Amino acid sequence: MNDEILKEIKESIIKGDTKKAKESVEEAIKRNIPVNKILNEGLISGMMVVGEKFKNNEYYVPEVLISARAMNESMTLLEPLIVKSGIKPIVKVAIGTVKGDLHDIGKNLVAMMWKGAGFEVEDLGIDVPPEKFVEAAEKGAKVIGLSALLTTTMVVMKDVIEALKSAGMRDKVKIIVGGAPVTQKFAEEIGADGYAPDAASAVDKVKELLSI
Ligand code: B1M
Repeated sequence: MNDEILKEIKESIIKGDTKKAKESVEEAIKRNIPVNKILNEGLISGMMVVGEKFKNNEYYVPEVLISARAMNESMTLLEPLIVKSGIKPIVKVAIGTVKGDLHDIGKNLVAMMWKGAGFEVEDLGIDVPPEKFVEAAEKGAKVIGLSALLTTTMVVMKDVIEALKSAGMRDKVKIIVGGAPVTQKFAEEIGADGYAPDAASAVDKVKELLSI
C-alpha cells in the first residue's frame, strides 16, 4: 500500500502533475512514511526518470520545467519534516552563470536536477563575478558549477578558476563547467575538474567527482 503511494508520487513527477504529486506527498506524510523514503523512492526517483528522458530526447525543456515545478512544490511540503528529522543534504554545491552572461535556463535546469538529487544548492544567479564563486567556496560549497552560453563569456570560467587559486581555495572545491559552447576539451584546457553536457549528466558528474 505504501509502495503504491510512493509509485504515485514518482509517476506524478514524471508527468509533471503538481496537484497529484502534492496530494500523494500529503497522503504519504499522513501514513507516516519516512521522509527519506518519500524523497528517495518518490520525488527523486521520479526526477531521475525525467533526467533520463531529457538526456534521451524523449522530454524537452518545457516538460522538464513542469516536472521540476511539481517536484519543487512537493518538496516544500517535506521541508519542515526534513528540518525536524535532521536529514542533512548529502553535499553543498553552488552554481551560477558567469559574469557577462544572462542566459539562465540551462543553469536553472542543472540547479533543479541537483536539488532533485538531494544536494543543497546555492544558486548564485546570472552575471556572477568570480569573487562570488570564491565566496561560495569559502562558505563550504564542495562543488562549484559554472554555466556559460556565449563564446565570449566561456573564457570567464578560467578567471573563476584563477580567482579560486588566488584565494587558496582551488584544492577545496571541484569545478564543473557546462553550457552550449563548452566542451570536454575546453574544460581540460582551463583546468576544470569536470564537464557535463546536460543537466542530468551534471548530477552524475558531482557524484563521480565526490565519490558519493
Ligand atoms: Co542568447 N544567444 N543571446 N539569449 N540565446 C544564444 C546562446 C546563441 C547561440 C543564439 C544564436 O545566435 N544562435 C548566441 C550565442 C552565440 C555565441 O556566443 N556563439 C546568443 C546570443 C548572441 C545572445 C545575445 C548576445 C544576443 C544579443 O543581444 N545580440 C544576448 C546576450 C545576452 C547576455 O547574456 N549578455 C542574448 C540574449 C538572450 C536572451 C536574454 C534573449 C535569452 C536568454 C533568456 C534566459 O536565459 N533567461 C536568449 C536565449 C533564450 C538564447 C537561446 C535561443 C536558447 C538558450 C537556452 O536557454 N537553451 C540560444 C540559442 C541556442 O542555444 N540554441 C542563445 C535551452 C537550455 C536548456 O540549454 O542553456 O544550453 P542550455 O543548457 C543545457 C546545457 O548546455 C547544459 O545543460 C542544460 C540542459 O541540458 N548546461 C550545463 C548549461 N549549463 C550547464 C552547467 C553545467 C552543466 C551543464 O555544470 C555546471
